[in-house]
Amino acid sequence: MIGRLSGLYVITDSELCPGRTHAEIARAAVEGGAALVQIRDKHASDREFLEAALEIRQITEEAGVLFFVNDRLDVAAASGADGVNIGQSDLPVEVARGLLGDEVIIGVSVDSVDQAKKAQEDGADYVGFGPIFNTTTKPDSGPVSGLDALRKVCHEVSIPVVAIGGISIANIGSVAANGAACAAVVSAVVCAEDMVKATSDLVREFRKFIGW
Ligand code: TZP
Ligand code: MG
Repeated sequence: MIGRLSGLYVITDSELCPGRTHAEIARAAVEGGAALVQIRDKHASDREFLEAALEIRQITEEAGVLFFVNDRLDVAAASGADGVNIGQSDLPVEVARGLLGDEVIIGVSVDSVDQAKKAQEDGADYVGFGPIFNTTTKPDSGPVSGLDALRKVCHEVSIPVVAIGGISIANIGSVAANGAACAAVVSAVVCAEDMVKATSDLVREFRKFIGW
């Protein structure tokens, strides 16, 4: 399943562009050709989060698209997600693995080569690296790392690298060209007037640079 981790990785956010639900964003992402949808919500109640996750599980399952959950191992397990993305202060990879089993893809957010190597050693299936460019979506995401650092991380680890942070139609090609298996976006899709078109434009641009 990890072999399918390539292409556009759309992360839902129901607060960034009010009025758009997680499910609406997921539907548009799937229709536009995203490889993966991840639900991310820092404020929903447990119940709301699970309900949204179950809805996205159904949408992605029907389309054969991967579905990941951000942070919440319990919601990932309860919704039958394909994977979970955890941060540096979340439960360690080995604990997540023990809880979720070997089938679930576990990704770790990292912001340096050292963290990326450590995540790989700990048994992560992929790393999320960023912010590559400036982003206002996650104000506490730390300093911009840039494309040289992305290339270095891709070189230093053998697991797939998901680039994140400030990725748009203008720069997604450079992210692919520097070795990222996936480009993860929030605002480039969630805040677009036409989310389906924004997704398909990003997918097309990403593919151009990896020669599909
Ligand atoms: N982690 C690092 S940057 C970021 C996350 C969740 C936000 C990315 O959002 P955008 O709108 O694609 O810059
Ligand atoms: Mg986290």
